[in-house]
Amino acid sequence: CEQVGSGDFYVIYCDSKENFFFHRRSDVLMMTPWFAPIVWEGTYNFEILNEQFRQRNVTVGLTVFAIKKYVVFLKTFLETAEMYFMVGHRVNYYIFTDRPEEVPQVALKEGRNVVVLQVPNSPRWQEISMRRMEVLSYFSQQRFINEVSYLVCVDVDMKFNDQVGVEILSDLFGTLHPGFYTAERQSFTYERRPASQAYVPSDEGDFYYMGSIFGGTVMEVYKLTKKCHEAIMVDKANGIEAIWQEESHLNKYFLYHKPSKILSPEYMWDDNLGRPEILKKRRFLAVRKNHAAIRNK
Ligand code: 2GW
Ligand code: MN
Repeated sequence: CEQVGSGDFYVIYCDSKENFFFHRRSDVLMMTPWFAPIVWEGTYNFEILNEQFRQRNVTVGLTVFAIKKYVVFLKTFLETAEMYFMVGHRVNYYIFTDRPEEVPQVALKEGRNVVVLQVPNSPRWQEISMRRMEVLSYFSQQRFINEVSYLVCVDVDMKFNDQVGVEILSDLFGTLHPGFYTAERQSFTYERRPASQAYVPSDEGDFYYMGSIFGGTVMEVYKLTKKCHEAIMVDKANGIEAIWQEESHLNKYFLYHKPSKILSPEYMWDDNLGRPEILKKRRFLAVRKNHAAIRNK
């Protein structure tokens, strides 16, 4: 680096390999055509981002639903989040459950809190998954808006396996589905029936996003979840349910409200998909589940 000028007024010019060309990759798409970064390891400077968010003293809400037997996922989820999620920042965990007494006690670091919020369970699993949109929109305006700057909304059958930090935060973010990040638009599993509110025409669609991790500012998450919930209700009144429930509605929403940041599949990986070279980190991993045992009542 070269310093030009001195005292109160100087400029440092850095154009060394490390400063300009290090945070770049040629093997992945780093930015969308609407200038939203796609977050891959090696494309950002963690120290700079961390400092920016520390200066703002940001609090992040991590929302998770653990209905019925899914409470068994909470212990690993919370323990690994304490190791890897937003380390050094303020975090509120919001746990929605019908079994508050079964929420495990996990030791929390300073500046981190667990909030247990009781919600009714639903007889159909599709309802449990879809109702998340309704509950999140309600709590966003009732509570989250007063308590946190950003929300990160995730599945509970997951564990953190590497750092997930402020590099993911943005007004509105979605995550590339690990099964479709190399796929062509034609193979994306959008809802293709025009009768559904989640319908995406075959010549539209940017990416296929996964329903298990999205977020943004509380206001943006409110707008997203409210819109998705309303679309789900219209579908219900019309006797139709989107092929991948709220994930289909999320994909429709992101088509017409483009996310300002997109997370690579590092943030939503499943080891059943192997370990491709492109994946330098596996930050958030699906936990293997015994479907028969966990999904009955
Ligand atoms: C029960 C029976 C069948 C399926 C789910 C459930 C169930 C889900 C449950 O009994 N209790 C419960 O709390 N859940 C919540 O819904 C929990 O937070 C869970 O992580 C989330 C989604 O269900 P999951 O993780 O079993 O489904 P996946 O991993 O196949 O999720 C994908 O597809 C879903 C919609 O079909 C969602 O879009 C989800 O975001 C996707 O990751
Ligand atoms: Mn899941």
